[in-house]
Amino acid sequence: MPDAARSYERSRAVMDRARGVLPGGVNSPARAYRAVGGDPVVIASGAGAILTDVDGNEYIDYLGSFGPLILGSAHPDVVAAVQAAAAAGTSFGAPTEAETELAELVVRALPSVEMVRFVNSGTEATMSALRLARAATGRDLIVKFDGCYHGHADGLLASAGSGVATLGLPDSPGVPAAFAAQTIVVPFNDADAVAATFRAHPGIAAVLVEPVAGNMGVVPPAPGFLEALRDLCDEHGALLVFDEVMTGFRVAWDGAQGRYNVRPDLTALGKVVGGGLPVGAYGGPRALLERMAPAGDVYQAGTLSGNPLATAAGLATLRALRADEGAFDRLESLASRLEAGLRQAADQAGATVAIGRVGSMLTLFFRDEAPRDYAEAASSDTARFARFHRALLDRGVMLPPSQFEAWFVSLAHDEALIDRTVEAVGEALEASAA
Ligand code: KE4
Repeated sequence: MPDAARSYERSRAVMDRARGVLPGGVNSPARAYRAVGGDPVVIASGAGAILTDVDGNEYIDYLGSFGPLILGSAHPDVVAAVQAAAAAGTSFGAPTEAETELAELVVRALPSVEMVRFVNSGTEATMSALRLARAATGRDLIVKFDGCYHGHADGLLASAGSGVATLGLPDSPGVPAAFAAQTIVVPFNDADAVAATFRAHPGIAAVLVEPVAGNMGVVPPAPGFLEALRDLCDEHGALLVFDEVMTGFRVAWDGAQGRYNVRPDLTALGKVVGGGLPVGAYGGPRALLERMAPAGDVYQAGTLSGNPLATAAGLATLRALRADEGAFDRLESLASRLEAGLRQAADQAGATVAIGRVGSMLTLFFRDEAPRDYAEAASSDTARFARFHRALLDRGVMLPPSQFEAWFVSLAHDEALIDRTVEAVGEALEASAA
């Protein structure tokens, strides 16, 4: 049952103050609850799979900071590593050994990556990877997929043009039409549309894809889709860029490229690789990465890139993950238990839902079938999701505040928390019915 004693007074008071000094009261729109309504819950702390808000309410956490927290919040190894790094100095503007250790770990994990450059966000990672792809090919055009999100670099805030294979249109004020026109947006899982785009446009530098879409909700690649992208890029001399900011070290130790056995030319990373601190990265064959200054002539830089604090969190996270031999089996077991429970709860509530899941990232869609692309995902009952999200908050379960986001299971979750979640979902499905 909803916890009648639950108060959100402090959250509301903090958000009133926040809206006075932060646009929308947040530092990233995804946190503002615009898609679900009401005031965001303001978090005071996290421990394992549990979040506590400023009113003292607890939640089972499936937001997971939008992906980084594969170990859960405040993992002791991560806390200790960050404390030690902080005590030795947080940043020097000079090389440190830790960034080389983290780079060596990433290179060993990802078969397509011989060299890597650290940056401070997923946005920087994809933006820099595309600059390198354009330099390497001497071409300008980028193909991306509708509903896939790669951060807020100008050229990637583009929506589909009037027809398939037409040049992109600005998706935000402030993005020059000329920038958006360098991006062609086609439907996810539609290899024929990509082939048509290559036929229509000779100057394509790269195809950029979330190998498992997570930003339209979780939508797996259709069988053969990633392989078709690889073949088309090879045929037309373009680079295949996997945006593994969400899937990297999430869907497998060797990412989606390992899980689906398709090698991209460049990989963008973020989230888990930083263990909750600001780390992004892009990597690939040495011959490509050595085009980057100062080894090469393609410029990209960052004051805090690879800084000791963030690399300490990333190293502690990846080392804990690698040391736990059963980690990905346990993540799969917990997430499949959750999926089965969600299906059973929906059946019992007579709710029409579909579930997209790859490993420990999943989405419950209020629609009859699991979507294959953004147009299908967008037809979900988002009003129902908004009521469902609020009903779960009142029952101590924290989902990402949008139908078009991934839920994340961490190694801090256990069967008891999953079962408690399923019970709350059953009640929330009843409470959120039209
Ligand atoms: P950041 O710049 O937010 O670190 O990463 C951008 C990015 C790139 N690629 C993928 C596949 C991503 O999912 C993201 C960021 N994800 C969103 C939510 N799914 C972050 C949440 C937010 O914007 O606050």
